[in-house]
Amino acid sequence: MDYMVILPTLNERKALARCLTSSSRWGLLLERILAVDGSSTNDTAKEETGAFGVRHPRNMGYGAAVKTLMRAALAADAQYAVLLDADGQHDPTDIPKFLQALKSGADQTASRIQRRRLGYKALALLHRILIAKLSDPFNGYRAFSRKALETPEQDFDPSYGVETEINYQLRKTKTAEISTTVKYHEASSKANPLLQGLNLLWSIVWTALTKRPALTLTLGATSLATSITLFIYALTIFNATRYIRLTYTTLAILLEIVATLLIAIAITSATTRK
Ligand SMILES: Nc1nc2c(ncn2[C@@H]2O[C@H](COP(=O)(O)OP(=O)(O)O)[C@@H](O)[C@H]2O)c(=O)[nH]1
Ligand SMILES: [Mg+2]
Repeated sequence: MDYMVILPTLNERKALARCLTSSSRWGLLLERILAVDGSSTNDTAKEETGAFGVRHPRNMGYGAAVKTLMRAALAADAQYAVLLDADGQHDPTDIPKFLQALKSGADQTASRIQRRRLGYKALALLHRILIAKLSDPFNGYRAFSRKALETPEQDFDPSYGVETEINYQLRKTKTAEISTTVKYHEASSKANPLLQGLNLLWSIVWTALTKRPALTLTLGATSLATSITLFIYALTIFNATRYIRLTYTTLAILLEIVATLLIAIAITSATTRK
C-alpha cells in the first residue's frame, strides 16, 4: 500500500465521522484510513465509520494509540503514514503536502510552528536544545516514511510525551517542515493544559537524562562538587562560629541527593543503551 492515514481517537464519534465522510473530498479512500479507538465509552472507529478500526481493550493514552497506529501501518505494508488528530483540529486537505514532502525524499514531515502560546514556545525551545531541531515539536500532525516507521520504539511515555520520544528517535533523519493550520475549538483537547505541559516537560527532561548519559553524568558530577563545596563551607563557618548554617547544609544535602540520582540514571542508561 502506498500510504495510510492514521488517527488516534478517544470519544471522537462526531468529529471522526465528519472527518471520514468528507474523506473522499480530499481524495482518500476509506481503506487507507486507520483509527485507534482508545475508549470503551463509544464505538468511534468501527461503528460509525467503516474505516479500519483497531481498539485497545482499555484506553492506554494518546502515545499508546500512536505507537499502535505506526505498527499497524507497517503491518499493512504502507510506504508512508500520515498522523493527524481526529478531533477536527487538523485540516485533512494538507495531507497531500505531507505526502509530497515524503515522496521527495524526507523521512519525516513535521508541522511548522504557527500561532502558539508562550509556555508552549518555552517547551519547544527546551526541546530544540535537548532533543531535536523541530519548530513545532509537539504538533500531532506529521508523517513518516517507512524507514521512520521502522525506527525502534521507545516505551516510557504512553501519553503526549510520545512526540518527544519519536522526535529523539528521528532527530538524525531527513526532516521537512510544512505549514499547517491548527484550529482551536471547545473540544480541542482531552487534556488539562497544565498537566499536558508538565507531561511534555517531563518527557523532554527524562529523554535527555536517559538518552544523553554523558550530559547526565556531567550534571551529576557538578551537583556533587557543589554539594561538597557547600558542606566544607558550612563546616568552616561552624568551626569559626559554632553556628550551623541550615540553608547551606540543607542545600548541600539536596544537591547530594540530586547528584546520586543523576549519576545512577547516567550509569543505568549507559549500560542498558538500546
Ligand atoms: N486512543 C486515544 N486517543 C487519544 C487519547 N487522548 C487523545 N486522543 C486523541 O488524540 C488526538 C489528539 O488529542 P488531543 O487531546 O486533542 O490533543 P491536543 O489537541 O494536542 O491537546 C485526538 O484525536 C484525540 O481523540 C487517549 O488517551 N487515547
Ligand atoms: Mg486536539
